[in-house]
Amino acid sequence: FKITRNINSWSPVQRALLTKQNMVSKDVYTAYQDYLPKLVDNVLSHKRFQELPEIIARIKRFSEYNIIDGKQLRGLLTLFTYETLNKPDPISDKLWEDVFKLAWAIEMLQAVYIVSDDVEDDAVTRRGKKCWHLLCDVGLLVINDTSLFRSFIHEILRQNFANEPHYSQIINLFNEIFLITSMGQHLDSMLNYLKKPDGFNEENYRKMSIYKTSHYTFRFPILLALIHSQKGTKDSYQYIDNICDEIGINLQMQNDFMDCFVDENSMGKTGSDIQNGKLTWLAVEALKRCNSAQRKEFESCYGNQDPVYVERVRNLYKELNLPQVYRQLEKIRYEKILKQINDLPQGTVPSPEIFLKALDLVYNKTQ
Ligand code: DMA
Ligand code: MG
Ligand code: MG
Ligand code: MG
Repeated sequence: FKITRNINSWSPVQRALLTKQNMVSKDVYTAYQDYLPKLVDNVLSHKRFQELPEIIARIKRFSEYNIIDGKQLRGLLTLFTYETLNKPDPISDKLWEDVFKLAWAIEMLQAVYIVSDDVEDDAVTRRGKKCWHLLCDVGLLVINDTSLFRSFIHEILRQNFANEPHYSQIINLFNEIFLITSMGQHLDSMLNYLKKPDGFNEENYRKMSIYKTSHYTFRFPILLALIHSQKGTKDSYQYIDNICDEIGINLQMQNDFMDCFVDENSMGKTGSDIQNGKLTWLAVEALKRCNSAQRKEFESCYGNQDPVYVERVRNLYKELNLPQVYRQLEKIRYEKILKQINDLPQGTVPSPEIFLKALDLVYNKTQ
């Protein structure tokens, strides 16, 4: 089927509501939220953990601290995709439980990455709380905590899915996503203005965003639901790759925009991209548009921790109209991806509805 939507007639509030309400039903949502402690407790009741109560406590605390307060976009997208793929068949409680396990495992992978990311980015707060590595009994133990938790994800999968015919597919996908995301995080760190100023271009930005964001945020939930429901066709993978790459870039652009232009309180974290010399959409766009005096200003201020310099970069971005440029480009990219989705052949698996949901998740959330 074809989707025709006139996004111009939607208010931002309408759009936000549409996205939130339509992910899964209220009952499924509640059951999903309630399931995390059950899942963690169950896996920890294995003899291997029971011998070490301090490890049980650490894993529970890590889960509580680093998973619950997130937007849970990736977990919810997994549930939504699974439900949509199975339409119109009803999904039993037992089947939902299996999907909850996978969806929480995705959120756990996200937790591993945000905890490490905050160390790499020298962040102070996340979701309105102190970053995990800054807690007094964490510090350098963050290295072992993320390693422990990554292995805990595999333990969840082993205990719950080892007898399933698609177990190796699930494990391979988790390993692939860990590999790709880590490659993306490496690119993020190397493509830093202080290390490699000539790397600030659109091509590198695209590549880095696809690796560090697109795969684990969009491709992963959709593919995992597809593998688990065993509904994929030979073309499914190509469609998922192409569309998810682009939606992920939208998300990273939005993340960069908000780092600079949305206040700390509504973000729950302190902006730090300018200070850290990060390769962001704003920086690439500024360098594309600036005159030689503005370029000098950028060169002399970018990557400096001093708030005065940070403000000068922010002012340069405003002078170059980047907030408006961002909103225009966001809309253009949205419409282009919408067309890409609409152009999918009839009967495509996953259905356009799934891609559309993913696309809507990141549209117009910055005002
Ligand atoms: C996020 O990049 C990517 C991963 C894999 C966590 P980022 O450092 O821009 O994220 P944030 O702005 O949330 O710190
Ligand atoms: Mg970060
Ligand atoms: Mg980062
Ligand atoms: Mg960011």
